[in-house]
Amino acid sequence: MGKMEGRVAIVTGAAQGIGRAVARKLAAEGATVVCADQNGDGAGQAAAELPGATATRADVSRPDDVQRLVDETLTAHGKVDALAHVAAVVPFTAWDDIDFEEWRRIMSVNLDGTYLVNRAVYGPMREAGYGRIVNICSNVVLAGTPNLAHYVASKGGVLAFTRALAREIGKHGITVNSVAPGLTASEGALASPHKEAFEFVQMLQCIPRRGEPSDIAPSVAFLLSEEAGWVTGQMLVADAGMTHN
Ligand code: 4PL
Repeated sequence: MGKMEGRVAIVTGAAQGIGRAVARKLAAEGATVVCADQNGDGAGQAAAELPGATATRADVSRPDDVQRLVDETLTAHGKVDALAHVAAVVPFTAWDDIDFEEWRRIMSVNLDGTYLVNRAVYGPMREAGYGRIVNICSNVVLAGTPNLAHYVASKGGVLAFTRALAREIGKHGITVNSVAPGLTASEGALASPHKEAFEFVQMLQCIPRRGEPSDIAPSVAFLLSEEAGWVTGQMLVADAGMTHN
């Protein structure tokens, strides 16, 4: 019996990369998964391969989309036990080439999106007296990786917000943690200049191979399981030891 048997889980960013791997892992552990993505077709394809899963198109930076995501989840499945908030934009821009519009877009999707999705699942979780939330952070908050200053700032916000929220809602049976991957071979990373960094990053890791989305999903699944109930406000760094110093 899987550790997510009988649970309903929302996964944002589920069309590809780490989100898709998390959706697969949660389904393999028995969860009914709601695959959410701004790419509605991609969300549908992710859901189609998972028994009982449904899909919703949602841009996490839009309050109306996020509310509709949770409303549709409650209509289809009756509750929301778990949230894996994975959706984010991963840029590659030297810090002095970032214009204010790009800065705002990263903050809007990565940080505002985290607030909006966490806020939207809170109501039903509080009513149920149970919830598990994981927000995807990044080891860039420890490493200060270059060409990502706005992304690093947004993920620093995700880390700190996660801690603050954990403090406020633990009394309702809800845990809130983050998982911080290192560079991971998602479709997004492989289609960006970050693909050039895999060799260098591998030299910094304790385990010298390319990180895959399936390397991240088990850490998320653990924190979303009922048995992780004594762990909250934490950041679990899943980066092959790149930043352990
Ligand atoms: C180590 O989260 O963690 C590049 C791009 N290199 O997005 C990331 C590292 C990137 C990372 C990340």
